[in-house]
Amino acid sequence: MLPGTFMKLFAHSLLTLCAVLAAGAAQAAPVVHTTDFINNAERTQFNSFESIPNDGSMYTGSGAYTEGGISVQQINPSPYGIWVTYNPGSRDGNRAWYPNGGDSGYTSLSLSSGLDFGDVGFVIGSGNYSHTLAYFELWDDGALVLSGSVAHGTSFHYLGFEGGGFDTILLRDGVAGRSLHDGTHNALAIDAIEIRASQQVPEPASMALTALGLASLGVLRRKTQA
Ligand SMILES: [Ca+2]
Ligand SMILES: [Ca+2]
Ligand SMILES: [Ca+2]
Repeated sequence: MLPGTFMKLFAHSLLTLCAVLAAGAAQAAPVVHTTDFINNAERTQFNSFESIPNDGSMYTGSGAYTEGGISVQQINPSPYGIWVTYNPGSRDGNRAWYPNGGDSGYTSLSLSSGLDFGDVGFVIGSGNYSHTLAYFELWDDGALVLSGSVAHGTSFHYLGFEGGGFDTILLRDGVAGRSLHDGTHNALAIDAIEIRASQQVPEPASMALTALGLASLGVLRRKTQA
């Protein structure tokens, strides 16, 4: 085999390998934040429930409520409706979303566009003083991407996910040992859902592979010229 042909084959194989590895490493798991990591000036979408139809205390619509392109829906809702003036502490503005009396379900967030979330954060509180954990699941195209729980309390506090790669967020609260779908008492309140385009930088491994790919292109070009 001619040396030039070998170099071309070698470079081609290397580029293919880099492309395969980079594709596998491109989507890092979302990063969980419990303090506000989105500068409000960088918000691209925002739902603080301030325009939600209500009678002075309760949501008068039915099903999902969408504001700023962000849809919020209660799954397995209680018959007592959504209390929009409930404020366990540190509410943003005058309205929020709380399943009155709690329910046996959870809250689902998605974009009305159907697209994936970018960086997203919100505040959550509770109507139940004994609920010390908030549980979450992130789903993409019907597949679970990430699940977990964070310390929780009644007054509104921040929870966010950085990096995108999911189109549905499910949330509930409870005592220890619960899961999203176990049907036990949920009393999670939510407000001030903010989104910005994801600013997550490529992982070092992806950048190293890209550099390797470019370097092998350089070898190929020099060999071609020779
Ligand atoms: Ca913010
Ligand atoms: Ca609000
Ligand atoms: Ca998706």
